[in-house]
Amino acid sequence: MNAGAAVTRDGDVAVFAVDNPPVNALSQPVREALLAAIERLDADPSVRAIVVAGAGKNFIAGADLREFERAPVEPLLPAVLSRLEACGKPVVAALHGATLGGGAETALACHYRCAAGDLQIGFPEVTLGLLPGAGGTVRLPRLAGWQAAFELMASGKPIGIAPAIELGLVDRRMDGDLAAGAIAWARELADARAPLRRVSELPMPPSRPAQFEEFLRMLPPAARRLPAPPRIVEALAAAAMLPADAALARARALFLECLGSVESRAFRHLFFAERRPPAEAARAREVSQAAVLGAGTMGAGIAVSLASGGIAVTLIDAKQEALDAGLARMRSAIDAAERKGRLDAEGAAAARERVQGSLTLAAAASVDLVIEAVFENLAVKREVFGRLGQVCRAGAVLATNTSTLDVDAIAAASGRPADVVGMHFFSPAHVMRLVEVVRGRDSSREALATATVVAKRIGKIAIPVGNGFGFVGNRMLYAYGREKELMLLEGATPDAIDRALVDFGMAMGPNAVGDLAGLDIGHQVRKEWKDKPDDPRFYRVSDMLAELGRLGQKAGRGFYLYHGAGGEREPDPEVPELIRAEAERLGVKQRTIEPGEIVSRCILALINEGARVLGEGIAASASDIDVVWCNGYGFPRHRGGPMFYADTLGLRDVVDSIRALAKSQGKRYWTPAPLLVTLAEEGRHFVEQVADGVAG
Ligand code: 3H9
Repeated sequence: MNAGAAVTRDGDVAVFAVDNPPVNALSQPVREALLAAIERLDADPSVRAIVVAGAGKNFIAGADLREFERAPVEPLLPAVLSRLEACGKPVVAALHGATLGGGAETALACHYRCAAGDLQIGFPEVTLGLLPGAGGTVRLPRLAGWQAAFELMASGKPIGIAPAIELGLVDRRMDGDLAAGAIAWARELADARAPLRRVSELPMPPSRPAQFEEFLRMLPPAARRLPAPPRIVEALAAAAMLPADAALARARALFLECLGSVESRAFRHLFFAERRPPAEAARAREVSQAAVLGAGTMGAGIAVSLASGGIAVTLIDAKQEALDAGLARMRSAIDAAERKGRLDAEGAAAARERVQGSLTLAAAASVDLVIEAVFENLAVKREVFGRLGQVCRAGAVLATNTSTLDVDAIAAASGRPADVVGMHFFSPAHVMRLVEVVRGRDSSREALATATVVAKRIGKIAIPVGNGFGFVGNRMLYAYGREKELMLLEGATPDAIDRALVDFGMAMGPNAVGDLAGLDIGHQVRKEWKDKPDDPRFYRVSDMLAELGRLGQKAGRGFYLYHGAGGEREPDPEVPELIRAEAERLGVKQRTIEPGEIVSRCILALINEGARVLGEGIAASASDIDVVWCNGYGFPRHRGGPMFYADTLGLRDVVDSIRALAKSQGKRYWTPAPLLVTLAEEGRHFVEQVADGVAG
């Protein structure tokens, strides 16, 4: 038998088990083994029924995504699954855990399906810019109907055992030993000469001609513009109109179109970039207890993440009122996670039990990890770290959640800088997955590994970054924001800027984001920023609005006006007037700015700063930058992140565009980063580029 699978026998029932860690992906040897096994077992008179199962913690997680970067090697999955379905003996799928994509399609090609209670079955292809290309579009509607098939494929969200049974994807729930249950059932089916239920031969449920037009309209507008979602609808329409074989061929052709698209490459790039194993995990110290300092929104969110991720946590704040509010915030976040199904009842109860509150820093004396989330002010943070250095036990890791301050200056105050790292969470910290793990000059490898492993353990994506103003994300944000602020002065309205960037794919426009965060926050940061560009236009509009008390959503007005309980947003005609007066005062001429210029200036600024961040070693790789921007700042995933996007534009063109902007806007902000120029000249890309390490 080939690697990746094994065939065993239980009397007259043969069991084919995929055994291809870590997730039983359908790599070429697995497909080859499955095809060979079916041919052999079908012809073997001593075999009366076959069970297809997965070894380890799941059935099959789908196609092997690594193979998608190379030319496909036969046997291809659609043909293997057609042969599986054609088998002349009952074939029972024994499902458990992740049964996704090609794994779900394998299940549908079997004649009967049973599953354990931990089943998660779904068609996540759309999240990779793909469609189910191995019979899913032909078989799923025959079992689950058109609406459910469309929703499962268009959302990519997996479902559990109960809805899977309700929709007819699974015939039987197996409690107890899944393999034994599946074998017994397969034998029963053979004994009873049960019909071979070939799903692609079942009658197709009736469909209305307008059905598929409606599905197209039901796609979210952003999804409609991507290659995969409309092709999913097209493949379903083909399944409705054509015989199964022809529909399968059409689905395969559409699948290949998606596979070659830039969007799918972008999604796949992020898939692997987000799963890079933590460096030096073996050096991590054990963490079972943590403390979070500061019971504000950030502190409470971090504490919820720790408690939900299995780490006992003490929330510490010197003020009773603040502590009570923080603990209440934590309770309601855990309740919400339970309501939304992110935590089950047991998990939510355990998370609540892991939480304590304290009014004194002494409560941090025996913990393994402290995360500080107090007011963003260097003097305040240094004072706190001075005390932590004395109170905490030797070996405890002391992390600061600063977003812009100098981690070395904070670390120095502790008297034990080797134990100090940055852990920069994003708000709301219990929802956002990104954490920048900041390496200070003296941070020990053990402290860094501990922070990284803890972040991963609590479900976050930890990205290592060097210590420099704004680290990776916020430093690049300042370049992006600088351009939008300049364009505000030059005459673009807040709404026009936001619309252009949302049309590009950003989750929110930068002015709406500013209002949401509170314009006082950035204003405060810029007051403390030693090396702020000496330019009266720099962030002048945001600062002016903050000075006028237009702090954003919380004040009912900022860049926009906000109404009612839901905080409905509308453009405020007063704002362009205020900006016009300020532009005049600063001698900035106003003009009409087209959406193309808005996007181009903001995104090129982002790319150029990303290239600097990479060249200086503040980020370890272009992929890390992409992960930061797609997970922390709403950069469109289908564009793969700013650096991947730059590669798709072509780095020579990027350099030319920056040089053209230098001519129209001046060289001050528009000198191409040295790394960008080098890569462009050498005809290379960012995403191959991995620096030797992260600079301290
Ligand atoms: C498809 O099936 C198309 C079909 O229609 C067929 C058409 C012909 N391939 O996520 P984790 C690796 S499209 C290769 O950290 P978890 C991953 O890189 C596919 N490798 O674990 C990581 O590697 P490493 C549709 C894969 O427990 C390791 O496994 N299927 C694949 O948090 C652990 O991953 C999907 O989209 C793969 N398919 O979550 C499912 N999947 O150890 C994608 C994972 O080197 N996978 N790896 O760091 C998942 O959603 C999650 O991995 C899963 C486990 C839920 C299974």
